[in-house]
Amino acid sequence: MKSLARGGTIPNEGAGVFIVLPVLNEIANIGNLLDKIEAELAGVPFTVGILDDGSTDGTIEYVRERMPGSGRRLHLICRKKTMRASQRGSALRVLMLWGLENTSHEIFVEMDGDLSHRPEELLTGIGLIREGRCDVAIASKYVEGSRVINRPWGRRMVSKVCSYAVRTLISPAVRDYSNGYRFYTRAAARLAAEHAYRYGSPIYLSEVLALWMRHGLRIEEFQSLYVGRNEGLSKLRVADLVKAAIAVFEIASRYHVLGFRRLPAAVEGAREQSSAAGGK
Ligand SMILES: Nc1nc2c(ncn2[C@@H]2O[C@H](COP(=O)(O)OP(=O)(O)O)[C@@H](O)[C@H]2O)c(=O)[nH]1
Ligand SMILES: [Mg+2]
Repeated sequence: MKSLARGGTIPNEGAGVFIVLPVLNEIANIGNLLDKIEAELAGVPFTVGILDDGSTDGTIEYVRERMPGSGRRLHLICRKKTMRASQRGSALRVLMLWGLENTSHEIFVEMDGDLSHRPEELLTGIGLIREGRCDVAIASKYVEGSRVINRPWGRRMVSKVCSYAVRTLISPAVRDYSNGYRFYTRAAARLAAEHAYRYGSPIYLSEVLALWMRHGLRIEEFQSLYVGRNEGLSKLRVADLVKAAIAVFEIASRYHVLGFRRLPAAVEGAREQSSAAGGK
């Protein structure tokens, strides 16, 4: 396991890094986050793909203003939310497909836009992939040495119980199934794009992880510091939790028995799915 310290300089830059950033009303964080990403990745070719689902707090305007000075390193996709529940999963999917089709970056990174995931850990995760240590690296909340701060007790409990349930149902090999700060190879992105997905909600994260595990990809979790942001239990709707619980059983059945459905025409089909599965 890596320590919380930065990963240091990156050997063999290759074709760079594609950052997948779903955002909704992140005006308080987005500028700071993009500054930090740029600082951490100085010297590394990278593109940040941002998908906004209809922010009303100026996030879209801010990103648009920043784009001309970004040296084409920012790409913004704007959608309108079609439901109250989070559509972060389908946002991740759309961005991943965009990165596959429009960049040649070899490493994909998914992270939140609210600074809960620290850009200071980018080089650690990127380093693990570049060194060929794994196909998917997760900045885990639940490995030895990891820490979670500023997260209310109730929210921590929900997260822990969910992780425990998913580990029991899918596999104990991974500790942090719902983690949204993860790094993976372009080949892993392609594999995900070649398969259908069902969930446009955040449970998409576990769905894709299970797909990768079923296909034998090597997953590694590394120590991380997670900084909670505005995470009261009130944000979680009971209906969404129930849906997520049912989804976990469904994902486990595909992981253990049924397998994951391959799309007939890889990326094309996956793109259609993305627009169809706005969120479940
Ligand atoms: N595009 C998009 N991003 C979202 C949506 N919901 C949340 N996000 C973003 O996804 C990330 C994680 O969401 P957050 O609400 O912080 O979830 P939490 O950390 O699990 O409480 C943040 O960057 C949000 O701005 C959504 O419906 N669409
Ligand atoms: Mg958050």
